[in-house]
Order: sequence, then C-alpha cells, then structure tokens
Amino acid sequence: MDQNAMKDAVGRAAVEKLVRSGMKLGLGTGSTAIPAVRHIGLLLQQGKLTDIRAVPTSFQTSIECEKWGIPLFTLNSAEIGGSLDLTIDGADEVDPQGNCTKGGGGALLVEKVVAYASAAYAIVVDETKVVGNLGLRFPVSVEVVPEARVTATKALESLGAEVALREALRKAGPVITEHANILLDIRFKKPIDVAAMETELNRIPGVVENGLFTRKHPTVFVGRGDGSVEVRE
Ligand code: ABF
Repeated sequence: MDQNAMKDAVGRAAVEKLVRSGMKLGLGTGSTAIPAVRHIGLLLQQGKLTDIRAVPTSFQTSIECEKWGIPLFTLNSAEIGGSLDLTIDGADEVDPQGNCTKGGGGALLVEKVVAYASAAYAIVVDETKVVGNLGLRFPVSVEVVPEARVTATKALESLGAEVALREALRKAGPVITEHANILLDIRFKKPIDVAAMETELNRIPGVVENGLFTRKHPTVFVGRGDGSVEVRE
C-alpha cells in the first residue's frame, strides 16, 4: 500500500471511531491529518454528520475546510467557548506512552493550544513515526520570537541540545510561522524526560511554545504498510 493510501486509511479510521454529530472539533495540520479533515467533509456532504463546529490549526487546514464546507470558528468564538470535544492531528514522532513531538509542519503553536483545549485527543500517524524515545531522530521544534534567536539558542544548548534554525526552502532566510516567529529545531543525544523538558523549554525567555506534547493522553491511530490501522488507547 502506498503512503497516501495509508494516510487516508488512518485518517478515516480515526473519524469513523471518534467523530459524532454535534461535536466541536479541533482539526490538525499535515499530510496525515488532512485526509481526516476530508473524510469529515465527505460525511457532512453526505448528511451522515451534522452540526459540526471546527477550529483549524493552520492556514492549510482552513483552506481544506473551506473546500469541503466544514463550518469554521475560532477557539475564542461564542460557538466554541474555548473548549473542544475532540482534536485529531498528526505528529512527527509518538512514543509508547502516547507522548508526541509536533512542529515539523510549522504549526505547533495553535496545534498545542487546540490540543490542550480538547476533552479527547487523537493522533494519526504512519508506522514510521512510532519511536522508543522522542527527539533523538526527528528534532523537537521550538517556536521563538525573532529577537531571542541567539539567547534562546544558547539556553537550548545549555540543556544539551544541538540547535538549528529552520531555513526556508528555495528562499534565503528563516521559516516565519503564522504568528511571525522563527523555529529552532533541537536534537538530543540521549533520551530526555519529555514531560519535564516540555515545561523547561517554555521557561526560556523568548520561547513561545515547543513541540513536545506530553499532557494529553491521545488515542493513537497507527497506519501500517499492509493497510491495517492499529488503535492504541
Ligand atoms: C502536523 O503536521 C504536525 O504536528 C506535525 O509536525 C506534522 C506531521 O505532518 P505529516 O503528517 O505530513 O508527516 O500534524
């Protein structure tokens, strides 16, 4: 089964198992979360789902929702009131406890606000994203105000991380997030205490948010090469 078909299967499985009419939904970003958004759109168009109110986590997600006519709101709107029933999102890595790293897609800030405002949380990944320890292979993303680039880099290095500024492809200069910040991608040489590190990173002046997600226990949907989807509760 090719990668796209696998992502489709995992997105569909999460929607079928968890999404119900009347829900307030957080909708994630990335090539694995977007098929879930599409499936919600399809079910709405078919009349199999009704009264969905959605909060998108990025421009990419908003555009996909607009295509499918999924009703969009901000987290602050009266219709949402700052709390969601369920969020479905992708991840860069997920460990056996369900802790994740996110931010490779550049949208970690709103992804975290939305995830932590949700009663239930679901992560959709393919099997290559499942790791023993986070942050050793794929970097942890840290969103930083541009003025703190050097000071935050030094502070992150003092925590034992290798730090790289995320550069824009085919364009000189850094990636600028939807909230006008930069991203520092950090790698650790040995396993870290992920819950403690999530707190520690946010104590650095100028760090807006980081891509460690350890405070929500998600249902993890893992797409496999043979087309099956494993559900880890
Ligand atoms: C979002 O998109 C992020 O949390 C994560 O960084 C990225 C994963 O994208 P993909 O599913 O395309 O690998 O879900």
